[in-house]
Amino acid sequence: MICPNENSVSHCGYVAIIGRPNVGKSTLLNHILDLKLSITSRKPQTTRHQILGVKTSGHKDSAQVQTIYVDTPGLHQRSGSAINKYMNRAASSMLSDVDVLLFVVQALAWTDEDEAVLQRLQNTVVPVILVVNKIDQLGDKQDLLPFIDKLASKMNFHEIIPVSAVKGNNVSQLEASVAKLLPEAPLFFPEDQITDRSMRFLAAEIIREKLVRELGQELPYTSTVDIDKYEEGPKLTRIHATIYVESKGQKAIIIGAKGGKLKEIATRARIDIESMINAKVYLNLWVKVREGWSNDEKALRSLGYGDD
Ligand SMILES: Nc1nc2c(ncn2[C@@H]2O[C@H](COP(=O)(O)OP(=O)(O)OP(=O)(O)O)[C@@H](O)[C@H]2O)c(=O)[nH]1
Ligand SMILES: [Mg+2]
Repeated sequence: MICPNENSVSHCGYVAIIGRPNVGKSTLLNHILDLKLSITSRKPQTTRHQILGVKTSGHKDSAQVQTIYVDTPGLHQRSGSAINKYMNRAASSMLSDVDVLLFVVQALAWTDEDEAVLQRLQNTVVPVILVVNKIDQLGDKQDLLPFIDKLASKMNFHEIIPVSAVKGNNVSQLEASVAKLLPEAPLFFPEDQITDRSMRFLAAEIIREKLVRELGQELPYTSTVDIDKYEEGPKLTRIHATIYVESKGQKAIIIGAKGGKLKEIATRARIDIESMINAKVYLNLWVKVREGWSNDEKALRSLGYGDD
């Protein structure tokens, strides 16, 4: 008789990646998934929506582990406008509904915004792993110890793990620590599913990433991307998208001299979308002015910023 082997029990759970803007949360998720799923940039507040990244390891006949990571917008204190409130809501709705929290901070760069995130975690019953990121930037690794000591005294972290999300240092140790905290449960997602988001959503995000990266500080924070048409053909996927901004001046910046900027953004986005879906893409990008969208709840919902 074949006894059920205890190794065949699967583990599955949710892990939220939280922290202030720009500490490397999305970069960490992408490294774990070995895929550019969540957009990243040097500019704070790049991530606007919650996005799930699912990683399944092990084989059906043995112990399978499915870790459902939730990348969140950076928690920040400038929460005046409707979009800022939406982003904080998307980040904090996760805090009590998950099995593990990864609190990401930047090595040697503790700020008031980190302190504010820490305050929100004080009463949580969910285990919190403190992830000290960007250790590749340190001149002298010895500087890390006093920094870690200081943070360890602030809260009872389940573990403190220094990593480099860009280079991958210690990321597999982090994944192993997370796996130990997941409950026994059947897999929630099919093993080949990587995200809960549609290609339509991911295409809009890729375009927004190119906007942020091409325009940097020039970019009006208040721009967003809406996919008007997404048609998969046998040879070509046709995508029509509109970039919404809040003024004519912003529109001119994005279009650039003789349309050069917009062309560059479209080309870069097309290349990334093609590699993501493994098919040829025709991408048509428009820029339109829609005044006050970022502070208008109704306009926000129509542009995809509804409660996730
Ligand atoms: N040197 C170094 N840079 C990193 C590392 N991780 C992330 N970065 C950089 O930090 C910047 C911010 O990274 P993101 O992953 O977009 O940060 P985030 O926390 O998701 O930011 P928001 O979505 O705005 O909250 C990018 O320029 C990354 O390349 C790291 O381990 N080392
Ligand atoms: Mg992010």
